[in-house]
Amino acid sequence: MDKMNIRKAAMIGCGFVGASSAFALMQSGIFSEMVMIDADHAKAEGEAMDLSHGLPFARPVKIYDGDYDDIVDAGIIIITAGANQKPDETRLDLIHKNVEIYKQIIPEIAKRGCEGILLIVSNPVDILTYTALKLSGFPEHRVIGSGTVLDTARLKYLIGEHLGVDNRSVHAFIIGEHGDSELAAWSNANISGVRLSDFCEMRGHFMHEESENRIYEKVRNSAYEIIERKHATYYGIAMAVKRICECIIRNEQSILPVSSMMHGIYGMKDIVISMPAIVGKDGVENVIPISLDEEEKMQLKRSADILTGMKEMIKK
Ligand code: 6V0
Repeated sequence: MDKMNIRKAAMIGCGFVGASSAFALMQSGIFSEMVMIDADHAKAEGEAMDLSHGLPFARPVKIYDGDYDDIVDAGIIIITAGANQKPDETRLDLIHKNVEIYKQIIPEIAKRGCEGILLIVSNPVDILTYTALKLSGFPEHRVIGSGTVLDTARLKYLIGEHLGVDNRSVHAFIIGEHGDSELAAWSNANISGVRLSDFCEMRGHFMHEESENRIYEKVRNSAYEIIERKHATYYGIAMAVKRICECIIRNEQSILPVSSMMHGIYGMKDIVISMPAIVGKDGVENVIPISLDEEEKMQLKRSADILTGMKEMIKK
Protein backbone atom coordinates (compact mmCIF):
# COMPACT_ATOMS: atom_id res chain seq x y z
CA MET A 1 0.00 0.00 0.00
CA ASP A 2 1.09 3.59 -0.62
CA LYS A 3 2.12 5.29 2.60
CA MET A 4 -0.96 6.68 4.30
CA ASN A 5 -1.42 10.43 3.96
CA ILE A 6 -3.17 11.53 7.14
CA ARG A 7 -4.01 14.86 5.50
CA LYS A 8 -5.94 13.23 2.68
CA ALA A 9 -9.73 12.76 2.87
CA ALA A 10 -11.95 10.67 0.63
CA MET A 11 -15.61 11.65 0.36
CA ILE A 12 -17.80 8.80 -0.84
CA GLY A 13 -21.20 10.23 -1.71
CA CYS A 14 -21.37 13.77 -3.07
CA GLY A 15 -25.02 14.63 -2.47
CA PHE A 16 -26.18 17.37 -0.13
CA VAL A 17 -24.28 16.02 2.88
CA GLY A 18 -21.11 14.99 1.03
CA ALA A 19 -20.83 18.28 -0.87
CA SER A 20 -21.56 20.44 2.20
CA SER A 21 -19.09 18.46 4.32
CA ALA A 22 -16.44 18.84 1.61
CA PHE A 23 -17.14 22.59 1.57
CA ALA A 24 -16.71 22.81 5.35
CA LEU A 25 -13.53 20.71 5.21
CA MET A 26 -12.09 22.76 2.38
CA GLN A 27 -12.46 25.92 4.47
CA SER A 28 -11.05 24.29 7.59
CA GLY A 29 -7.63 23.84 5.97
CA ILE A 30 -7.05 20.53 7.79
CA PHE A 31 -6.64 18.46 4.63
CA SER A 32 -4.18 18.94 1.79
CA GLU A 33 -5.97 16.56 -0.56
CA MET A 34 -9.61 15.55 -0.98
CA VAL A 35 -10.98 13.03 -3.48
CA MET A 36 -14.68 13.07 -4.31
CA ILE A 37 -16.42 9.82 -5.33
CA ASP A 38 -20.05 9.19 -6.25
CA ALA A 39 -21.98 6.52 -8.17
CA ASP A 40 -23.00 9.49 -10.30
CA HIS A 41 -19.50 10.34 -11.60
CA ALA A 42 -20.61 13.59 -13.21
CA LYS A 43 -21.90 14.78 -9.81
CA ALA A 44 -18.55 14.09 -8.14
CA GLU A 45 -16.77 15.85 -11.00
CA GLY A 46 -19.09 18.86 -10.84
CA GLU A 47 -18.68 19.21 -7.08
CA ALA A 48 -14.87 18.93 -7.32
CA MET A 49 -14.82 21.62 -10.00
CA ASP A 50 -17.14 23.94 -8.10
CA LEU A 51 -15.21 23.54 -4.82
CA SER A 52 -11.87 24.04 -6.57
CA HIS A 53 -13.03 27.38 -7.97
CA GLY A 54 -13.20 28.67 -4.40
CA LEU A 55 -9.59 27.76 -3.68
CA PRO A 56 -8.10 31.20 -4.44
CA PHE A 57 -10.02 32.29 -1.33
CA ALA A 58 -9.00 29.33 0.85
CA ARG A 59 -5.92 27.50 2.02
CA PRO A 60 -4.35 25.11 -0.51
CA VAL A 61 -6.01 21.73 -0.91
CA LYS A 62 -6.09 19.57 -4.01
CA ILE A 63 -9.72 18.59 -4.74
CA TYR A 64 -10.54 16.14 -7.51
CA ASP A 65 -13.07 13.47 -8.53
CA GLY A 66 -11.83 9.93 -8.55
CA ASP A 67 -12.52 6.26 -7.99
CA TYR A 68 -11.71 3.69 -5.33
CA ASP A 69 -8.06 3.38 -6.39
CA ASP A 70 -7.66 6.99 -5.28
CA ILE A 71 -8.68 6.33 -1.66
CA VAL A 72 -6.03 3.76 -0.77
CA ASP A 73 -3.77 6.24 1.05
CA ALA A 74 -6.54 8.40 2.54
CA GLY A 75 -6.27 9.13 6.28
CA ILE A 76 -10.04 9.50 6.63
CA ILE A 77 -12.70 7.97 4.39
CA ILE A 78 -16.03 9.69 4.92
CA ILE A 79 -19.13 7.88 3.67
CA THR A 80 -22.24 9.93 3.05
CA ALA A 81 -23.57 7.83 0.15
CA GLY A 82 -27.10 6.59 0.31
CA ALA A 83 -30.73 7.57 0.30
CA ASN A 84 -31.83 10.37 2.61
CA GLN A 85 -35.11 10.69 4.56
CA LYS A 86 -38.19 11.83 2.69
CA PRO A 87 -40.93 13.65 4.63
CA ASP A 88 -42.60 11.14 7.03
CA GLU A 89 -39.74 8.64 6.76
CA THR A 90 -37.70 7.77 9.87
CA ARG A 91 -33.98 7.16 9.70
CA LEU A 92 -34.61 3.49 10.32
CA ASP A 93 -36.84 3.34 7.20
CA LEU A 94 -33.68 3.81 5.13
CA ILE A 95 -32.08 0.68 6.50
CA HIS A 96 -32.53 -1.76 3.62
CA LYS A 97 -31.69 0.65 0.81
CA ASN A 98 -28.54 1.87 2.52
CA VAL A 99 -27.28 -1.49 3.78
CA GLU A 100 -27.39 -2.63 0.12
CA ILE A 101 -25.38 0.45 -0.90
CA TYR A 102 -22.83 -0.28 1.87
CA LYS A 103 -22.52 -3.85 0.58
CA GLN A 104 -21.19 -2.31 -2.65
CA ILE A 105 -18.98 0.36 -1.10
CA ILE A 106 -17.29 -1.27 1.90
CA PRO A 107 -15.78 -4.28 0.05
CA GLU A 108 -14.20 -1.80 -2.43
CA ILE A 109 -12.48 -0.12 0.52
CA ALA A 110 -11.59 -3.33 2.36
CA LYS A 111 -10.02 -5.09 -0.62
CA ARG A 112 -7.60 -2.22 -1.16
CA GLY A 113 -6.18 -2.60 2.34
CA CYS A 114 -6.87 1.00 3.34
CA GLU A 115 -5.42 1.95 6.70
CA GLY A 116 -7.38 5.16 7.25
CA ILE A 117 -10.32 5.79 9.53
CA LEU A 118 -13.84 5.15 8.25
CA LEU A 119 -16.25 7.90 9.23
CA ILE A 120 -19.83 6.82 8.58
CA VAL A 121 -22.46 9.51 8.13
CA SER A 122 -25.27 7.91 6.07
CA ASN A 123 -28.40 6.89 7.97
CA PRO A 124 -29.35 4.98 9.97
CA VAL A 125 -25.84 5.82 11.09
CA ASP A 126 -25.51 3.36 14.00
CA ILE A 127 -26.65 0.37 11.94
CA LEU A 128 -24.50 1.40 8.97
CA THR A 129 -21.45 1.86 11.19
CA TYR A 130 -22.03 -1.67 12.52
CA THR A 131 -22.42 -2.89 8.91
CA ALA A 132 -19.22 -1.10 7.84
CA LEU A 133 -17.33 -2.57 10.79
CA LYS A 134 -18.41 -6.11 10.00
CA LEU A 135 -17.95 -5.86 6.21
CA SER A 136 -14.56 -4.12 6.39
CA GLY A 137 -12.93 -6.25 9.07
CA PHE A 138 -11.20 -3.04 10.22
CA PRO A 139 -10.25 -2.72 13.90
CA GLU A 140 -13.13 -1.23 15.90
CA HIS A 141 -11.38 2.00 16.82
CA ARG A 142 -11.04 2.84 13.10
CA VAL A 143 -14.77 2.66 12.29
CA ILE A 144 -16.72 5.61 13.69
CA GLY A 145 -20.24 6.88 13.12
CA SER A 146 -21.06 10.59 13.34
CA GLY A 147 -23.64 9.37 15.85
CA THR A 148 -25.26 12.02 18.01
CA VAL A 149 -22.57 14.67 17.43
CA LEU A 150 -25.11 16.66 15.39
CA ASP A 151 -27.95 16.06 17.87
CA THR A 152 -25.68 17.19 20.71
CA ALA A 153 -24.86 20.36 18.76
CA ARG A 154 -28.58 20.99 18.35
CA LEU A 155 -29.07 20.47 22.09
CA LYS A 156 -26.25 22.88 22.97
CA TYR A 157 -27.58 25.47 20.54
CA LEU A 158 -31.10 25.31 21.98
CA ILE A 159 -29.93 25.40 25.62
CA GLY A 160 -27.69 28.35 24.76
CA GLU A 161 -30.65 30.19 23.20
CA HIS A 162 -32.92 29.36 26.15
CA LEU A 163 -30.43 30.61 28.74
CA GLY A 164 -28.81 33.44 26.78
CA VAL A 165 -25.38 31.90 27.10
CA ASP A 166 -22.73 30.91 24.54
CA ASN A 167 -23.62 27.39 23.35
CA ARG A 168 -19.92 26.47 23.62
CA SER A 169 -20.19 26.90 27.41
CA VAL A 170 -22.96 24.28 27.50
CA HIS A 171 -21.81 20.80 28.50
CA ALA A 172 -24.53 18.31 27.69
CA PHE A 173 -24.94 15.20 25.56
CA ILE A 174 -27.53 13.49 23.45
CA ILE A 175 -26.66 9.79 23.58
CA GLY A 176 -28.11 6.52 22.28
CA GLU A 177 -29.43 5.91 18.77
CA HIS A 178 -29.08 8.78 16.29
CA GLY A 179 -32.82 8.64 15.82
CA ASP A 180 -36.14 8.66 17.58
CA SER A 181 -35.02 6.74 20.70
CA GLU A 182 -32.08 9.04 21.50
CA LEU A 183 -32.01 10.66 24.96
CA ALA A 184 -30.68 13.82 26.55
CA ALA A 185 -28.42 13.02 29.50
CA TRP A 186 -29.90 15.87 31.56
CA SER A 187 -28.64 14.59 34.91
CA ASN A 188 -25.05 15.55 34.13
CA ALA A 189 -25.70 18.64 31.98
CA ASN A 190 -23.98 21.79 33.20
CA ILE A 191 -23.02 25.28 32.10
CA SER A 192 -19.26 25.51 32.58
CA GLY A 193 -19.47 23.49 35.78
CA VAL A 194 -22.67 25.06 37.17
CA ARG A 195 -25.53 22.55 37.50
CA LEU A 196 -28.06 23.12 34.74
CA SER A 197 -30.99 23.68 37.13
CA ASP A 198 -28.97 26.20 39.17
CA PHE A 199 -27.95 28.08 36.04
CA CYS A 200 -31.57 28.08 34.79
CA GLU A 201 -32.72 29.65 38.05
CA MET A 202 -29.96 32.28 37.81
CA ARG A 203 -31.47 33.17 34.42
CA GLY A 204 -35.04 33.27 35.74
CA HIS A 205 -36.25 29.86 34.51
CA PHE A 206 -37.89 27.61 37.10
CA MET A 207 -40.00 25.11 35.09
CA HIS A 208 -37.14 22.66 34.64
CA GLU A 209 -39.00 19.57 33.52
CA GLU A 210 -41.19 21.46 31.09
CA SER A 211 -38.19 23.24 29.51
CA GLU A 212 -36.15 20.04 29.30
CA ASN A 213 -39.01 18.19 27.59
CA ARG A 214 -39.59 21.02 25.15
CA ILE A 215 -35.90 21.29 24.23
CA TYR A 216 -35.49 17.51 23.93
CA GLU A 217 -38.54 17.27 21.63
CA LYS A 218 -37.13 20.07 19.49
CA VAL A 219 -33.79 18.29 19.15
CA ARG A 220 -35.41 14.95 18.35
CA ASN A 221 -37.70 16.49 15.76
CA SER A 222 -35.10 18.80 14.18
CA ALA A 223 -34.44 16.61 11.16
CA TYR A 224 -38.18 16.18 10.49
CA GLU A 225 -38.77 19.92 10.86
CA ILE A 226 -35.96 20.81 8.46
CA ILE A 227 -36.83 18.11 5.92
CA GLU A 228 -40.44 19.30 5.87
CA ARG A 229 -39.19 22.75 4.91
CA LYS A 230 -36.15 22.15 2.65
CA HIS A 231 -36.25 18.39 1.93
CA ALA A 232 -32.82 17.58 3.37
CA THR A 233 -30.47 18.59 6.20
CA TYR A 234 -26.81 19.22 5.51
CA TYR A 235 -25.11 22.28 7.02
CA GLY A 236 -25.30 21.11 10.64
CA ILE A 237 -24.00 17.66 9.81
CA ALA A 238 -21.28 19.18 7.61
CA MET A 239 -19.95 21.10 10.63
CA ALA A 240 -20.16 17.96 12.77
CA VAL A 241 -18.13 16.03 10.15
CA LYS A 242 -15.55 18.82 10.13
CA ARG A 243 -15.33 18.73 13.95
CA ILE A 244 -14.81 14.95 14.03
CA CYS A 245 -12.13 15.18 11.31
CA GLU A 246 -10.33 17.95 13.21
CA CYS A 247 -10.19 15.79 16.34
CA ILE A 248 -8.65 12.94 14.37
CA ILE A 249 -6.18 14.92 12.25
CA ARG A 250 -4.97 17.06 15.15
CA ASN A 251 -5.09 14.15 17.62
CA GLU A 252 -7.16 16.40 19.88
CA GLN A 253 -8.44 13.62 22.14
CA SER A 254 -11.62 15.62 22.54
CA ILE A 255 -14.76 13.99 23.86
CA LEU A 256 -17.48 13.64 21.23
CA PRO A 257 -20.63 11.50 21.23
CA VAL A 258 -19.67 9.46 18.17
CA SER A 259 -21.11 6.01 17.63
CA SER A 260 -18.80 3.08 18.17
CA MET A 261 -18.80 -0.55 19.28
CA MET A 262 -19.86 -1.17 22.87
CA HIS A 263 -18.28 -3.70 25.21
CA GLY A 264 -20.43 -3.71 28.32
CA ILE A 265 -20.92 -0.04 29.31
CA TYR A 266 -24.43 0.11 30.84
CA GLY A 267 -24.87 -3.49 29.76
CA MET A 268 -24.54 -2.70 26.03
CA LYS A 269 -22.62 -5.28 24.03
CA ASP A 270 -22.06 -5.94 20.33
CA ILE A 271 -23.95 -2.87 19.20
CA VAL A 272 -22.81 0.41 17.77
CA ILE A 273 -24.42 3.37 19.54
CA SER A 274 -23.44 6.87 20.64
CA MET A 275 -21.76 7.47 23.97
CA PRO A 276 -19.22 10.21 24.67
CA ALA A 277 -15.81 8.97 23.55
CA ILE A 278 -12.25 10.26 23.35
CA VAL A 279 -11.48 10.84 19.66
CA GLY A 280 -7.93 11.20 18.40
CA LYS A 281 -5.52 10.11 15.69
CA ASP A 282 -6.45 6.44 15.98
CA GLY A 283 -10.18 7.12 15.96
CA VAL A 284 -12.10 6.15 19.10
CA GLU A 285 -9.68 5.76 22.02
CA ASN A 286 -12.08 5.21 24.92
CA VAL A 287 -15.80 5.28 25.51
CA ILE A 288 -16.66 7.38 28.57
CA PRO A 289 -19.29 5.94 30.92
CA ILE A 290 -20.84 9.28 31.93
CA SER A 291 -23.09 9.09 34.98
CA LEU A 292 -26.81 8.64 34.27
CA ASP A 293 -29.80 8.54 36.59
CA GLU A 294 -32.12 5.52 36.71
CA GLU A 295 -34.60 6.95 34.20
CA GLU A 296 -31.80 7.77 31.73
CA LYS A 297 -30.34 4.27 32.12
CA MET A 298 -33.74 2.84 31.21
CA GLN A 299 -34.04 5.13 28.19
CA LEU A 300 -30.54 4.16 27.04
CA LYS A 301 -31.40 0.48 27.39
CA ARG A 302 -34.55 0.99 25.33
CA SER A 303 -32.52 2.74 22.62
CA ALA A 304 -29.92 -0.05 22.64
CA ASP A 305 -32.69 -2.69 22.44
CA ILE A 306 -34.12 -0.97 19.35
CA LEU A 307 -30.72 -1.05 17.66
CA THR A 308 -30.19 -4.69 18.64
CA GLY A 309 -33.54 -5.51 17.00
CA MET A 310 -32.51 -3.66 13.83
CA LYS A 311 -29.16 -5.42 13.80
CA GLU A 312 -30.91 -8.79 13.89
CA MET A 313 -33.10 -7.64 11.01
CA ILE A 314 -30.15 -6.91 8.72
CA LYS A 315 -28.65 -10.32 9.40
CA LYS A 316 -31.68 -11.92 7.70
P1 6V0 B 1 -28.33 12.78 -1.44
O1 6V0 B 1 -28.27 14.24 -1.73
O2 6V0 B 1 -29.38 11.95 -2.11
O3 6V0 B 1 -26.88 12.17 -1.75
C1 6V0 B 1 -26.59 10.83 -1.70
C2 6V0 B 1 -25.50 10.58 -2.73
O4 6V0 B 1 -25.07 9.22 -2.60
C3 6V0 B 1 -25.97 10.77 -4.17
O5 6V0 B 1 -25.13 11.71 -4.82
C4 6V0 B 1 -25.84 9.37 -4.78
O6 6V0 B 1 -25.47 9.39 -6.15
C5 6V0 B 1 -24.74 8.78 -3.90
N1 6V0 B 1 -24.71 7.31 -3.95
C6 6V0 B 1 -25.74 6.43 -3.90
N2 6V0 B 1 -25.28 5.18 -4.00
C7 6V0 B 1 -23.93 5.25 -4.08
C8 6V0 B 1 -22.89 4.28 -4.19
N3 6V0 B 1 -23.16 2.98 -4.23
N4 6V0 B 1 -21.63 4.72 -4.27
C9 6V0 B 1 -21.34 6.05 -4.23
N5 6V0 B 1 -22.28 7.00 -4.14
C10 6V0 B 1 -23.56 6.61 -4.06
O7 6V0 B 1 -28.51 12.52 0.14
P2 6V0 B 1 -27.94 13.45 1.31
O8 6V0 B 1 -26.58 13.89 0.96
O9 6V0 B 1 -28.97 14.44 1.71
O10 6V0 B 1 -27.86 12.38 2.50
C11 6V0 B 1 -26.88 11.36 2.49
C12 6V0 B 1 -27.03 10.48 3.72
O11 6V0 B 1 -26.67 11.23 4.90
C13 6V0 B 1 -28.47 10.00 3.96
O12 6V0 B 1 -28.46 8.64 4.37
C14 6V0 B 1 -28.94 10.90 5.09
O13 6V0 B 1 -30.01 10.32 5.83
C15 6V0 B 1 -27.67 11.03 5.89
N6 6V0 B 1 -27.63 12.12 6.86
C16 6V0 B 1 -26.99 11.84 8.01
C17 6V0 B 1 -26.92 12.77 9.02
C18 6V0 B 1 -26.24 12.41 10.32
O14 6V0 B 1 -26.34 13.13 11.33
N7 6V0 B 1 -25.52 11.30 10.37
C19 6V0 B 1 -27.49 14.05 8.85
C20 6V0 B 1 -28.09 14.35 7.66
C21 6V0 B 1 -28.23 13.38 6.59
